[in-house]
Amino acid sequence: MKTKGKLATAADTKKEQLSQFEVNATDRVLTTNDGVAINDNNNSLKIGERGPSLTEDFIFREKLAHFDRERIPERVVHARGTGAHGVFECYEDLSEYSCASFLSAKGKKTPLFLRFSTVAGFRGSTDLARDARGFSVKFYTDEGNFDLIGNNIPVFFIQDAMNFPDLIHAVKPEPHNEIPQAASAHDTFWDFVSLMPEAAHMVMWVMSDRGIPRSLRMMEGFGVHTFKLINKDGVAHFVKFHWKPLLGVHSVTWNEAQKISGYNSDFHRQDLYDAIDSGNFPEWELGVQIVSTADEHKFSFDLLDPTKLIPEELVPVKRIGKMTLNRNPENFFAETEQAAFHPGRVVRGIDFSNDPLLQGRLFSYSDTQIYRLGGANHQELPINRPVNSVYNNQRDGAMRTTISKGETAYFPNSINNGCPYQAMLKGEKAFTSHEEQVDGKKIRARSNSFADHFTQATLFFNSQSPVEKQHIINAFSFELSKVNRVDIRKRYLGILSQIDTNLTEQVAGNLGLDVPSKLDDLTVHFAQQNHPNYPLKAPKPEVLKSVALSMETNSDKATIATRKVAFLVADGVSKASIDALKKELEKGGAQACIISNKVGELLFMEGGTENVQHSYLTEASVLYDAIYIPSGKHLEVLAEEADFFQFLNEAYRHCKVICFAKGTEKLIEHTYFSNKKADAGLLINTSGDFAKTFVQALKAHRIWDRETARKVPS
Ligand code: HDE
Repeated sequence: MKTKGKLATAADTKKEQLSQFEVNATDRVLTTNDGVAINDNNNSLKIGERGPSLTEDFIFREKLAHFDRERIPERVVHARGTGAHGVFECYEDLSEYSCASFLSAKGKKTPLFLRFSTVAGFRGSTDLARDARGFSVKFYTDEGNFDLIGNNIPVFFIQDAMNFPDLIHAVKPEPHNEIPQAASAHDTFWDFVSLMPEAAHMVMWVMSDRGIPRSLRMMEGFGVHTFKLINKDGVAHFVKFHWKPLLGVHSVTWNEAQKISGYNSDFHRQDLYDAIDSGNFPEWELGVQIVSTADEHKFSFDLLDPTKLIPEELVPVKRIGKMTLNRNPENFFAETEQAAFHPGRVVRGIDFSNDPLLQGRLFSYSDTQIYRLGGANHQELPINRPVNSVYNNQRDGAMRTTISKGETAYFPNSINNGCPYQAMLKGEKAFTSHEEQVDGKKIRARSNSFADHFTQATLFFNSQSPVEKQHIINAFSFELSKVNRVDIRKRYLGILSQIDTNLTEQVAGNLGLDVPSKLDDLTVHFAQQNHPNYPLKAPKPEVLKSVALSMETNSDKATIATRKVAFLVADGVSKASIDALKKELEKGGAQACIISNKVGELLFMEGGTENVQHSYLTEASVLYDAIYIPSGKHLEVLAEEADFFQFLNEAYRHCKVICFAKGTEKLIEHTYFSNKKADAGLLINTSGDFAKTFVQALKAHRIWDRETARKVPS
């Protein structure tokens, strides 16, 4: 075990630093934690073969005692997550705005660790819950660690951190029976948000398909709060951070999400791990929306209000660098589970705004880490250490690993020449808080500039495509149908009535309720606790529709890279027919996955075999992006396979590309879409350049026209 040496100073990169803690047991003898070799790992020490056992058995005691303490408290929110290592490469010198060293030069690389998560579910819950996704990045910059802890949704449910425990208690499983797991579709959540109109905007996002991503690799990330960038002269600019995925932004449908949770509740975790493992490194560009402090009050919304976004039409997103995730953790617990993120962890050049939600987070994260990771020394854990050196007079505490040399642990001192000395003494650069002028009364209150709760919820809805709008209507209908108390359903319809009439009518229709014309009295009562004259007149918005808010209309970079296409086969399939599409898919970086009625050897029509990893027993259409049925002499076997038809029916229902190669089209007769015409993604009796047509259709992600034409439920 290589744990000796100058850990903090030796690491040029995080990988090098972490490798000093790695242990590889290959070709090593089993030992106790004290390094004593063990020759029997099966039998405890006993008197005679039939016992009793002896307490002097230190080998047994150590093994069990360690096991008994293996679990630490899971995160109170965002418990379910997965992580990866990567690197950030800066596109250009950003020193005009920020003196942060990792943004100082074109091509500068900074190692990082990222953790994605869902919010509500426990650590073992399904990946495909309808929920926001956490997007936490720890940059190991050469001037210390910077944590950018965001979500895949640019706004938040609440405006003040004081409400956070209530929000989480409402969305987590209900306390009396701990039901439901990882789901907002229950009474307490909708009770809470129906009384908190400020949640309306984020609820719209969660009810959209953003709440059920196709892949963690295909999600945007947002810093949510307004932060500040500070340059070397101390000049501040407001900033919102964005992560733009190079694979585009895509989701699954709700019906798929529910089924994926059954077939593979680790779907997102597996997808990320496999992509990185196979060298398909996911990439995002870091974007910033920069606003001069002079413009702080020029918008119809308050920059400090975390329930508001800045439409990209008002302030464009400038892309300043690229993140590549290129390495899976070696050990989930040591790295992903012990990673401790904290929005208060900033570096020189970055500072906080006065957003009251952000201000509250600055307390909560370090506090929770001290509890969750068992003490104040959790920053010494390998995953949490900075790559630059740490010197200070902090000492001792549980699990201290640093061996601080010398007699002094105080400042000022003369014995150690005043060391460690304060930065700047020798011209070093140091973190300095932005010198902001603040003057005011000490009060518990909320600004009236935070009182408009619906304008941006409407902006979001208006920016969606017809299919996306329908999915939002379906999601509200599903969630509110799961709410048992009719008064809560009605009250939420009151909120929807403030956002969009058609949305409210559709959802009310699905719930068998009347359309309310105004907010419920109880909602107004609670809103008035923050804004006594609520509802206040909403300011006129600058933008009524924003392209960036729609996944469908904003899919600029259509690509099939890393998409998984299921090739449905059985013995006797034509290899030539498989290869005809496989080659074209692989050219575009997509994956052909052969699925047969058994794993093991697959016999080709032309002779020869291939080893198959997947069968109808373990796979399902919802785990794939598109379907292909190659030609061959396997049709009779397929015609007998119920799961084969389930593949087809579900793929059609979920608007996926399905291609029947020449001669296989008669199988359609047994599907529920047998009387449907070929569409942009239903390719029948293909020949010639069909592979190119297939790729083109796959680029569109889904054939949504099929859904609007047939009203297939999402
Ligand atoms: Fe968090 N949040 N949060 N949150 N949050 C935590 O910290 C909290 C908020 C977010 O991958 C906890 O280490 C408060 C907004 C992510 O390890 C905890 C408030 C955003 C993660 C906590 C918020 C987030 C957390 C639980 C309101 C989007 C996972 C365990 C003031 C910008 C980090 C932990 C990881 C985790 C508190 C609001 C995102 C309890 C008090 C807004 C991605 O400290």
